[in-house]
This record gives sequence, structure tokens and C-alpha cells, in this order.
Amino acid sequence: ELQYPERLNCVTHFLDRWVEEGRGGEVCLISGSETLTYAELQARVNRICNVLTGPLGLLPGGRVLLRSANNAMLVATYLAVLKAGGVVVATMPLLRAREIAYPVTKARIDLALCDHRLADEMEKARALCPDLRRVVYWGSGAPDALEALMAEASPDFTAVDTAADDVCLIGFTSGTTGEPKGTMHFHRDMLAICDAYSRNVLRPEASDRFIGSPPLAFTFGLGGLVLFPMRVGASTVLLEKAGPDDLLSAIERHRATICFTAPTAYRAMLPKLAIADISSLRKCVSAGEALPKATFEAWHEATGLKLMDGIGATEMLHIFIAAREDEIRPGATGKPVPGYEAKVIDDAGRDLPPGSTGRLAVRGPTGCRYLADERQARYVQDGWNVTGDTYHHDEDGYFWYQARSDDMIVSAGYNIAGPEVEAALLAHADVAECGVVGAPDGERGMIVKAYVVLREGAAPGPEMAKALQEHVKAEIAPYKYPRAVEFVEALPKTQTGKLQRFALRQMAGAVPAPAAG
Ligand code: 3UK
Repeated sequence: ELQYPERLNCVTHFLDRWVEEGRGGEVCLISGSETLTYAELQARVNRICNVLTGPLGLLPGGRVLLRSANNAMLVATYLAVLKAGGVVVATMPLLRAREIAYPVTKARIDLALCDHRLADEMEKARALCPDLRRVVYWGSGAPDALEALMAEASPDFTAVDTAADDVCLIGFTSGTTGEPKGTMHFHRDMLAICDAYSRNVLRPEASDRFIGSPPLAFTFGLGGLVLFPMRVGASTVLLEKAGPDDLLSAIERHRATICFTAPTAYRAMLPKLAIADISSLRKCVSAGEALPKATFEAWHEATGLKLMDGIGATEMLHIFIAAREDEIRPGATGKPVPGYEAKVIDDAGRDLPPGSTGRLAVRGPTGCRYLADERQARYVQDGWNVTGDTYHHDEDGYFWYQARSDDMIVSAGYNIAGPEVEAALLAHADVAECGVVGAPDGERGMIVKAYVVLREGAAPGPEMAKALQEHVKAEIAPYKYPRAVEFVEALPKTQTGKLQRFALRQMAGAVPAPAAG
């Protein structure tokens, strides 16, 4: 059981504590050409706190929209909102005006802090949101820029005395299934994910240097690139651009030791490992999507490192089933993170025994609290969070991912999990990326259809399709093989590195494409 005092402002534990303990001179974060120590970041955070609670009129519980790529100012504004007792609503940097307006309206936000390079779309969103009273930009150099206000403000600020269960973050889901949902998390939840997952599974040290690609607006990135390092007084590298080449060269440049990214990014780095010396890495976390055995093995072969898979969700804040490096079964996600319990249930909510496939339900120190959404009663049943993923567990307590519940392909009466077929295809040397969905079929209802991106040098065509089909039949039960194979240049991906199965289903004609315009 994780115990926290009733009154708790989490920033005290991530930031102020290190300065008080005399470690303020140690490097906290590296972002572009900037390197900030804990004391420097604290002074910056405090100035922003004074701006927020002074001229910007933020009151405890007030919600603040943050918009930026991953950089030092995003971290500083993030921690400042929490320290000042406010509530952060962070949004993916590439969102368009209409997508920004949705959370602003839903969470009734009246104040935004935004990187000036995102001003165009922010101003368009503002035109759609009459209640958005004030937008302050940083980096613009204008007389009313955030930095100008900060220059007038004191570098001292005492954390607002919040309750451990005061909301401090509203994270929005990516909305791959329906409208995005706002999920509320408390000050104590920020510590709980560190003290459950990070302390027990990741086990970082103060000497570690974190790096990775997920945006901080995605709670995978928030935990992995801000909270986990700062909980142990380690340092973190933030990258505004984090494609495979950027990430590899930054790992070398900063001698990073712990990497957080999605399986697709590990696959994208594999053929490029020669461009950088990444021997500083000691741990690599993979989440966001299932980690296929072939990706695990290829990364292990190339780097000697075992990818640490973990399933997390915006609703749960972070990872709740994962494997330590010494307890990995390639292909399985892992075991419940200490503090969490997990089970597999049928549609009536009954527990299923090992080996049976059903819905994954979990409970633990964090959990789902939707912001005004009738889907709450479907996600949390009897105190258990029902994730929408299909899993089975084995006699040894390992949990094996199958698919998202709505991604099962029913073909001629068989239930086929798209990700299992993808994992089989990825074990073929010529396959770089793939996505498998159901395509309508007169005879079978649905057929398994694979969209395949080939590796450089491999030739698409009927012969390759045949070879891939034979390969799948040899890897897994033959009835699961893709009856249709289409070669494509790239696959549709979300900003969080997930395959957009919905878009593939549209391509396959399984769901109508959205009307143009
Ligand atoms: C899927 C996985 C298999 C799964 C997230 C780590 O992904 C995160 O949050 P989202 O709300 O999506 C949640 C859904 O993504 N998923 C995530 N990880 C895995 N499926 N294996 C995995 N390892 O469908 C889940 O329900 O975007 C991940 C930490 C924080 C996060 N928010």
C-alpha cells in the first residue's frame, strides 16, 4: 500500500526536495542548447507560479491549457501550474484548432500558456472558444511574453497547500474510439506511478539520464521523461523532434541511459543503429502498443538490451502490467506492477481461468475518473478498471495481450487478433511495419487483410504476398493467415506511435470513410 500525507503538493517531491537536500546544483534537464540544474528549474518554476497567481489570476483548482513540443519551458510551466495548485490540461503539439477547442470547451479552460511557434493554430482555436480569456506565449520576445512577466516576478514561491486527492491533471485520450475523454488524476497519483511502476520495475538511479520521444501531453511521456527521473533526482533529455535519427544521435550526444518510446520507434531505429554509439543505454521501455516478439528479439540481438514492455493507459495514468528485465517472457506484457491487481473477465464480469481469453480488468493506486462522461460506468465496474483490451493470463501469472476488444477480426466464425498476425509478419526479414484488420467478405463475413511496408530492397508483388502468407501459416495457426496482402509506403500512425487501425479499416472498406470536408 502506498501511503501519502493528506496534504500533498507533488512538486515538493519532484523538485523542491532536491534543492532543500543540497542537490540543487545537479543537472535536472537538458533541452536544446539549455541545461538546467534542479535549482535553476526551481527558480524558473517559482517565477511562473508568481506570474500565474499574480497577474494571470490563477486560483487553486483553476485549469490551464499548455501547448508546446517537449522542451524546458513546457516542463517549467507544467510544474508551475501544479505547484500553484492549478490543473494542467496538456494537449498534443500538432493538434488543429478544432481539436484544441474540444478540451478547452469540455474542461472550461480560460487560460492558456503556449509556445509562440504554435501561435497560428492557437489563435484559430481561440476564435472558437469565447471563454478562453487569456493566452500567454513564451519565446516570442514580445513585451507581453511570458518571459517579460517572469522577469518582474520573484524566484521564490511556496507550494500551494493542496490535498493529496486534489485533481492536478486532466489528460485527454487520443480519441481513436469516439470523442476524446478527459481523465482526472490527483497529486498523489503523480507520486504513485513513480513508487509503483518506476521504483519496482524500472528501478532508476540518480545517475540515470532519461530520454525518449513521447510528447509530455501523453502520460507515457510525462511519467517517463519528467516524473520518473525527477522522483529520484536523475536528469532527463527533452527533444522537440524525436524521429529515429534525432533520438539515436541524442542518445549518443547526452550519454542517455534510459529510453522511453513505442515499439514502432524501436523498429525504426534498428536499421540505423550504425549512425550513433548508443552503448550508454542500460534500459529501454516500450509501451503504447503491443511489443511483438520479433521486435524484442531484433533489439536484443542488435543492442544486447531487453526491451521492457509495459501496458499503460491515459485512464490509469501510467503502466500497470510490465516486466522487469530479469522476468521477461518475450511476447507477454508481463505481470501486474506491484500495488496493482489484474484479472481476465468474460462479458458478464466473471473471472476467467488461466488460458481463457477475455477482457483485462485492473485495480490499484491509480484509476479512471472521467471528466463528465457517461462512459465512466463502463470503464470502472465494481472498483475494477475495464480497459477495453483482450488478454489471457498463464499459470505463472504472466499476462498475454491479444488485441483491443474492438480490434478482433471475426472471420468464418473464428476470432482472430490482428496484432498476433502482425507479430507473425514482423518475424519475416522483409517486413518493416505492418497493420492487420478485417476487410468485408461475402463468404466469410470478414477476411484478414494485411497492409505491409517492406524493408528497403525487398520487392512488392504477388510473389512476396505469397511468401508472407506462407510465412504466417508456418508461424501461427494457418486459418489466421492474411487472405489479402497490400503493400504500402507507410502506415497511418497517431502522434503517440499507435497504428491507426480505424484508418486501415476505412482503407479496407470495413467502415465508411468520413465525408470529405
Ligand atoms: C494500448 C498496449 C499492448 C492498449 C500509455 C504507457 O498507451 C498509453 O495510453 P493510451 O490511453 O492507450 C491505452 C491503450 O493502448 N497499449 C498501451 N501499451 C500497450 N497494448 N501492449 C502494451 N504494452 O490498448 C491500452 O488500452 O494512449 C502507455 C503509459 C501511459 C499511457 N498513457
